[in-house]
Amino acid sequence: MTKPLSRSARRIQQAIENRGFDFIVKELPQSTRTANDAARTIGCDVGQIVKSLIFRVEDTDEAILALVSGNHRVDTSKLAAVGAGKLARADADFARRSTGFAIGGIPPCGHDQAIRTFIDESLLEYDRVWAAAGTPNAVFELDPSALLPLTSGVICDLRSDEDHPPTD
Ligand code: 5CA
Repeated sequence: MTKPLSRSARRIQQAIENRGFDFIVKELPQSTRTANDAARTIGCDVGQIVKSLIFRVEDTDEAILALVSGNHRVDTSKLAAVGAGKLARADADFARRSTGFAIGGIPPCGHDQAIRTFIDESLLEYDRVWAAAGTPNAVFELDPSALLPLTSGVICDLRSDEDHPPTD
């Protein structure tokens, strides 16, 4: 028998269904807290992990969400250009307050408030990707083209051209 989902993971399952999708949230026995953890636990390429990164617009304190492949870093100047001016990286407290979820489990949808969302185009190169679902053990698998209707986000080029791989 499958164990019932935790409250946070259930919220994401519900948010997925509310958007008309049938992706299944799974809570795994090992950590999916970082992109590397998730890739190891799932057994996929780290590039297939969707990182959900919160940034703060400095002037307005608005939270914005960048979705990027586990293979890449976000170029904040690109995000600022398509987004909302000067950006700061959110700290853990700001990320939790604006989404309702802790870092390591921040999902692409189902937040406490509507958050403007920017999706890096390189995620669309994969057939299947996995995203966090509210806890550091919860993920769901999806076709990356569904990220657009799931989040009401926009697709853009966000990836940093740095050639060294991200460490998380
Ligand atoms: N569960 C996985 C994906 S399935 C996940 O949430 N990955 S993540 O990349 O979206 O979230 C972890 C990210 O949070 C790390 O890449 C790191 O950049 C960021 N992070 C970790 N600790 C902090 C912190 N204290 N403040 C701000 N950001 C942090």
